[in-house]
Amino acid sequence: MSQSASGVVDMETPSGEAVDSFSDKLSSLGADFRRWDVRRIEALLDLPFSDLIHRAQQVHRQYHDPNGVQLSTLISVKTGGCPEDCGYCPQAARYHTNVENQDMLTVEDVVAAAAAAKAQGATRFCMGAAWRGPRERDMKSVVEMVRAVKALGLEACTTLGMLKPGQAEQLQEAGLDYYNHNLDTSPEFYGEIITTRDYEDRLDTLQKVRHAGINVCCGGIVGMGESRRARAGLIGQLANLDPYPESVPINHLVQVEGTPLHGTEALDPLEFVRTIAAARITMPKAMVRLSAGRREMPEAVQALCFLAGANSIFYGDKLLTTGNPEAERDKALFDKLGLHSI
Ligand code: SAM
Ligand code: DTB
Ligand code: SF4
Repeated sequence: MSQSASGVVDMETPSGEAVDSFSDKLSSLGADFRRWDVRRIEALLDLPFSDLIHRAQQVHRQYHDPNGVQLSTLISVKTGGCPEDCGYCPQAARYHTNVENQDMLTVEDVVAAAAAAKAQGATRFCMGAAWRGPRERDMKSVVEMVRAVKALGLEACTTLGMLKPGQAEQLQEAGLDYYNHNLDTSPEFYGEIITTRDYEDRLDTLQKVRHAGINVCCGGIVGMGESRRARAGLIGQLANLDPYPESVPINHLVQVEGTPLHGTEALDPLEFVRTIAAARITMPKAMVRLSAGRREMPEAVQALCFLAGANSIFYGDKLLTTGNPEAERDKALFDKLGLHSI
């Protein structure tokens, strides 16, 4: 361990393997040095911008193709009318947004959308539902959708809310590759945003997913009026999951009229970039996804996010209910930046 000039205690070494065995040795002495203290993450976020990006680039280049970006396409398989009260979400029944409720899509609709996503170059297809959690009868359709998406040769991901015992296993048997369930923010700020389910509920679902042998996709939202410390708190929670998630979506709040968070003061875009860098440094092997909010983000900010270690995006002109850059625009951006899809 070394103390850098900036005051950050440096646990990384040029070799990740060395860090792993170093941590193992320390752990065998009874201390869990793999845990990220929130103050250490805050210290990362406080670094001079260039120092932070340099560190993120070093980690990124050690573990990933520096110009490779993975493409995931989203679809909402059941839209609106959700009983939860997530303050950012246009699909919560209690807020008056212009999202129209829509029943569950058919398997045929999903297959057609997945085939189109594959033809555009996506490698993963993510199916989202506006539920607190799936009912048993919903699981039958979801399982069919997962099987159908896998049969097309795509990776399959679902985000269906909280899971009950046995449901993760059903998804795993259907061949599900990833389950997305976000922690959203730090435990301390969480209660300002959501009251109908608590942090522990989320951790519990993540544990069920992990135990079933499905890859974990878990991240959060930035730009909800949270402090830098809260952003550090979110990254710390994610990085301290054991193991940390394989996929970490960092969403920028998409402000939707009618939701409580509409009108939140805009976040300095460089704070968003810093959060991506902190995710990259603390979760070296994870795919860090530059997620919601790209349509509203200048290309130069997106370029900084890739520089900071983002290596996955949502691809296709729609997220769940809000817009995303058109595929053609992203292809042009990739050309401009010399990026390629992986
Ligand atoms: N209903 C399920 C749940 O909440 O677990 C799955 C779908 S939910 C829409 C998936 C994630 O989308 C949320 O956890 C949140 O992180 C993200 N999200 C929703 N609305 C958003 C918005 N307006 N801006 C950014 N991210 C958003
Ligand atoms: C995630 O972290 N972001 C995606 C996905 N997982 C499900 C959702 C973003 C939703 C943005 C608002 C909307 O389109 O409704
Ligand atoms: Fe419902 Fe998910 Fe939206 Fe929360 S984020 S209101 S659980 S759809």
